[in-house]
Amino acid sequence: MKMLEAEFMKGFIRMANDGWEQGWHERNGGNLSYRIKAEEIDSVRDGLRPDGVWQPIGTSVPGLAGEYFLVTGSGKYFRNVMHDPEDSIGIIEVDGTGENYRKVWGLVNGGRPTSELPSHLMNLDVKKKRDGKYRVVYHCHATNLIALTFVLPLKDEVFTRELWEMATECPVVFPDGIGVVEWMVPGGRDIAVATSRLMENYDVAVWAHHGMFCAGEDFDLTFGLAHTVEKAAEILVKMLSMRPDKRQTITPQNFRDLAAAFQVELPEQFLYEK
Ligand code: 2HA
Ligand code: ZN
Repeated sequence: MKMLEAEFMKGFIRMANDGWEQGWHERNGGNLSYRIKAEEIDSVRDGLRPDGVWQPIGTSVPGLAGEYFLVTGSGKYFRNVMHDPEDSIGIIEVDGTGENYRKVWGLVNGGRPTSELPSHLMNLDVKKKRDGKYRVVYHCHATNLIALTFVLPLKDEVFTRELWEMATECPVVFPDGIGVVEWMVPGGRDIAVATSRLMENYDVAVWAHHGMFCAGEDFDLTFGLAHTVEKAAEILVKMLSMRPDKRQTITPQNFRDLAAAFQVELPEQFLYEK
């Protein structure tokens, strides 16, 4: 099959463009990765050029040894992914030790994988260990969520509860809650370790004053998760812009009733009395 006709490729490109259209990817902001299924990589194997030089990942992901990933490129613009995929995105292979990668398709003009490759691969590694169905990790600069990191305490409990209260669907879409990483230097192993630790418990991590990382089974679920979190953040920003307190809201007991009706488990740590 031709590379650009593969469904996983089309889904990846569409998601990148959706994120651009949401306004979450100014300039080269944000990055996306997808852990390719064995049958998917087999279907496009004719188009691979496994002659790239092995490079260090910058961290160790032995759980992903031998797997292939479709990733956005470092310094590349989400705006351009749909128009010039071979320049903007690429497929990499991770070696048998989980320490190195090489390019096998795309990023044709000397491009390199995303600067956040350590975070993407460590998150995918953590998620794969917990649930092999997880394949997508997405980082975006979602405006309202970033704005909230200047006014809310940087605590998992507070971000989870405040966002849950903003839309009844939120606790159903992210029942495990969301984690918060305090401001850190992006692009390296330290922020990757901090984020992947949160990914043990959550599907969403907020990077203070920077953006969102989220993980999911497929493109629809992962984009939908980011969209839901950012929509709730937008409502909270609007609400806080009208008045600092809520006149009425969804109560802890309301959440417990919702959990029973929708058969989700909502950890009590988020249902504190205020
Ligand atoms: O520029 O978003 O976090 C890409 C990024 C780095
Ligand atoms: Zn970023």
